[in-house]
Amino acid sequence: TIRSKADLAINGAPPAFDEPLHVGRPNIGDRAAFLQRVNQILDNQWLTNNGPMVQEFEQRIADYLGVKHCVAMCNGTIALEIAIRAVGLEGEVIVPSWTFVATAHALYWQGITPVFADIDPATHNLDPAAVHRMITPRTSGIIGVHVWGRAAPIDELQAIADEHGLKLMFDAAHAFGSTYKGQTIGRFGACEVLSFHATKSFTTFEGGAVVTNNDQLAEKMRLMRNFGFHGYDNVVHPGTNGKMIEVCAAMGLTNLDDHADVIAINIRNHAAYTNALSGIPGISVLVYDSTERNSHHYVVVEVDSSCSVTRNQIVAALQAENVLARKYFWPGAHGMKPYSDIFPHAKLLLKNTEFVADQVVILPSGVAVTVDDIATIGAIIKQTVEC
Ligand code: T4K
Repeated sequence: TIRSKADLAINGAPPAFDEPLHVGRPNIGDRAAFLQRVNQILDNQWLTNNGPMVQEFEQRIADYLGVKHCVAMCNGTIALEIAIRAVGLEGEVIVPSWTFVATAHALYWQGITPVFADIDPATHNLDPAAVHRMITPRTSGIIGVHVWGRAAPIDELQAIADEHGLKLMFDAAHAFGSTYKGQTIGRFGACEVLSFHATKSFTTFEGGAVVTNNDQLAEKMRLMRNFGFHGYDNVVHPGTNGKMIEVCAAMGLTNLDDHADVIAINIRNHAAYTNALSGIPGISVLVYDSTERNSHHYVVVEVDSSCSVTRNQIVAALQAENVLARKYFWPGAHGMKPYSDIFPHAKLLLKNTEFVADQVVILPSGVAVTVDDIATIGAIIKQTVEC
């Protein structure tokens, strides 16, 4: 137990945790059910290429989200790349810098320039006024990101897109099961892109999907993810290999059955963190809107300038205790290559992104983290901050 500064590992005490606590520890559902599905795959001798598990998975996801089409892919980044091409983005596309670098890379990888717009520091999501300021004659679209599973300002972004004849799509990698004005994420913009990476609240090992209500777009993406094949020997579209494999779909089907339990644990953990960190000067937990659904997968703590120590000192203190807290998405995509070379002055336009990037810490959550663990993490932060 951590009762004083002398109990802290940064002051020479043994670490509070023997085993590391991870931000991205996977939530793994019913192992027996998963292994049964794997046996079925092996018995079927059908491992990939739009097999029965993938088809069942796509149907279950589409039903769960209340959207017409789910096109499952090998990961969220390839899903973004395929969606970007299918939607027809080109030239410049406005995105937040405050996102995982994959959002920007998916554009750049295809010869499109990601143009970074600033965020609202209260929500960490795109600021529509900032998006407006970044429009040029080369702009073809906007990719909004639902950061931490909280919906981007969808209506405002759609209004800007409509006014300027721009395409709009969403990176919903964090937002599986989230809502916007009571409607499940997945139906907005031209399409929305999900990630089912191991570190996400709902996982298929690696995996992703594009969801949309647009029949033609879905059809085009189905072709693109399978080299453009339409039946045997007949290639009707340029394409790549973006297919989800059967064993990933089996993991997804299994985890979908337990997703509600995972969310309940995340909500419990989020409340426990809020409680454990309340009253510590300069420390606050980002609050999710109580009227919307959110997986509460990310516990986002902000360390402001009134705190006696810096964000980096808190991260170092936690890591010394085997609590592998993260600084997602520091320093922001604009601070990473190649964007820091292309836009050397971006930080002047991205004041809120810079501000937020310097104060966030993401803490471990998910089924591997207990309420007792959270009390200990709270005590570590309290003693680190105490003068
Ligand atoms: N858009 C957004 C907004 C995203 O956040 C992401 C991905 C994407 C697009 C792209 O989707 P994908 O192509 O990835 O499907 C992790 C994830 O790899 C990445 O999926 C995620 N966002 C990002 C926010 O986080 P890293 O580089 O931080 O991962 P890593 O290896 O440091 O792992 C994080 C923690 O989780 C570590 O403490 C280790 C632990 N861990 C990790 C894995 C893989 C485990 O305990 N078990 C595991 O199996 O990027």
